[in-house]
Amino acid sequence: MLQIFRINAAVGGNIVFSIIMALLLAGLTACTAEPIPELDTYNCWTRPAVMGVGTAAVYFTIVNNGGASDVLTDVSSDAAESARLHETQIEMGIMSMIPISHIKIPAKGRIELQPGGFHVMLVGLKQDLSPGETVSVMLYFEKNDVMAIEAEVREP
Ligand SMILES: [Cu+2]
Repeated sequence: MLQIFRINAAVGGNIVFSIIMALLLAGLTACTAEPIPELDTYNCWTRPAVMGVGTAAVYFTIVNNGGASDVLTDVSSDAAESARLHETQIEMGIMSMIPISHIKIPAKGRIELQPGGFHVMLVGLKQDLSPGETVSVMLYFEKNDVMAIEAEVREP
């Protein structure tokens, strides 16, 4: 009887020790954890287009609720031969689009991809983009995992 009690006490002591260690480690992790980006996208859309036109611009908003910035470094889509990041610029009254290598998303900030500014350019459309349909676009980031967005095909 006494022996059983001793065994239980020993096991109990180990569990208490383990819990204390776990709490200490958890506390340590919480204190030293690096801030990370927490990204969310919404209002993803693109205009209706026919395959023959060849290109389409995809717009969306990225919100970063995290304490660290991130960088959108690449894009892709199964709906087109290629997809790249573009920025629309107006110089001497002439509107043009230039390829850009990345878009920075500040900590606790937001980036709008919208007509007249940043957008994802789909080049070589493989399909018509009809109203009500959606187009998948993959977003690749420096830190965050790859994100898939569904852009709704609609008029602005
Ligand atoms: Cu463009």
